[in-house]
Amino acid sequence: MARNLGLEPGKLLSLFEEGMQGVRMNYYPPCKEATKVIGVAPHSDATGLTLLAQVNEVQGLQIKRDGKWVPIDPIPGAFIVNVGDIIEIMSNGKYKSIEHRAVANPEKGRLSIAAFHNPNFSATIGPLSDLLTKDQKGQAPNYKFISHEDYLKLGAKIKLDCKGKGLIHQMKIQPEALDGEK
Ligand SMILES: O=C(O)CCC(=O)C(=O)O
Repeated sequence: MARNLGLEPGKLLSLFEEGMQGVRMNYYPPCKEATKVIGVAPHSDATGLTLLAQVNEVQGLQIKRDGKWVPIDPIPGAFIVNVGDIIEIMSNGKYKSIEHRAVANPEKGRLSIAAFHNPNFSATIGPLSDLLTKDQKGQAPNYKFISHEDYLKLGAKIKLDCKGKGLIHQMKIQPEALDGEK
């Protein structure tokens, strides 16, 4: 990803050294009224990258593409790699975090495990400075710069009253630019 952004790979990697990792295990029981409930509500991960295993290979994960929900079929032994909000912010929007949700299955229970990977606690959350050079190739920052601690606090607050890509919306310098995003 760093190379793709035109960065020296160590620049991005060093922010994730001694980084924070979290794991969530999700169990979705079978639900006869599957169309009337939601397993996990639409959201993007507030993290850098998420590795997701659809453990018992029951379909349930959906991603939002061009405004439509697209099911992601489990591939035996494969991890899904989700781009999180922090990579969107650090890449100054070159990579977009993926909005996703999980639906219930009427017949089978489903188990997934998500491993969230975050930068170290001292990393500032904001676009990488090397992407913001002042010459013609450089860009203006599209996202705010805040401490990791404040980012975590903001994430906790947003979780209580927002859905979808609410955290990214708060981090955007011009949030109205998001309105056209799908
Ligand atoms: O169960 C899934 O496939 C998605 C889980 C998820 O999005 C999460 O744990 O944040």
